[in-house]
Amino acid sequence: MDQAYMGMEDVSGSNIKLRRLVETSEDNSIDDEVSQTVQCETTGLGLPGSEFVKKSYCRAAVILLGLLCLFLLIGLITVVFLFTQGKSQWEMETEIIHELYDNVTSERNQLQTSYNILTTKQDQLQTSYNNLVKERDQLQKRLEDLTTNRDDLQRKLQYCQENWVAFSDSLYHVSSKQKSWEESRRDCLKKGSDLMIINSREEQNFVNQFKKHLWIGLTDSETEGTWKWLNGTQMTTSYWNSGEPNGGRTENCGQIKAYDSQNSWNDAPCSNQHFWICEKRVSQ
Ligand code: 2F8
Ligand code: CA
Repeated sequence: MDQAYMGMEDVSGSNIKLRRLVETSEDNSIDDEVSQTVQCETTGLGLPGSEFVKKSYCRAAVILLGLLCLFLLIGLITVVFLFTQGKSQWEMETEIIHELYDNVTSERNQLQTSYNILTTKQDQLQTSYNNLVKERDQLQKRLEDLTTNRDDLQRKLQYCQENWVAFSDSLYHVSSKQKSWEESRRDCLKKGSDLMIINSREEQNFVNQFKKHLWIGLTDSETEGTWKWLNGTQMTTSYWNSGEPNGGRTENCGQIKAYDSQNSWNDAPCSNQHFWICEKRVSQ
């Protein structure tokens, strides 16, 4: 291109000026050339020899400008398209997110309601459970009491069948034979009982009803004059018949004798043969 200019005739000062311009811009870009071409056209300078070059140069500049505009337009359209696409995508996603948010909120509210209902039910169940536990414990206690009562009754029934008589918390058995005080006691022990111990006026009245001379569990064999029951307790309340005890060292065992009297006790020789009465406690 430079050589083409160099081979041309310098007809006017303008062409010389143009050639200088071209020479000084040996390595310049196409944009510079376009700039020069435009300058040429606007000034209206040039000779017929350089007209062709000038026109070609200007046409190339116009084409480049057109291409540039086209690229810019395509770029702009692409940007607008992408922006529009992006916007509608964003709107769609926003709408979906709103819907999701509404759904999640609704589900959360439903879950909250369910949770409240379940909490109420759980409280009710807890109360029911507590009541049932209380009731179960009461029933358990009642069952234990009833079992104890049943066992007592069964034992009483068994003893009744064996000629035992129930009174208060004890069973009593009156012998049909007569033995010494010691042998009588041995028989009671074999039956799981011992000679009768009298603890109250009621019991005293009860034993009188048999209207028999009966050995009871009272003795002063250990210490003369100190009467003790067979369970080891000291005799405190007594129901001696009038004038008794009177046997001293010869009469060391207690018996029911004057049964028609409220105070029916007598002290008698332990070796004497008498009927006897055994007592067995059924509770406590
Ligand atoms: O009840 C009075 C008296 O009766 C008898 O003696 C006569 C008794 N003796 C015997 O049973 C051996 C006395 O103990 C009693 O005090
Ligand atoms: Ca006596």
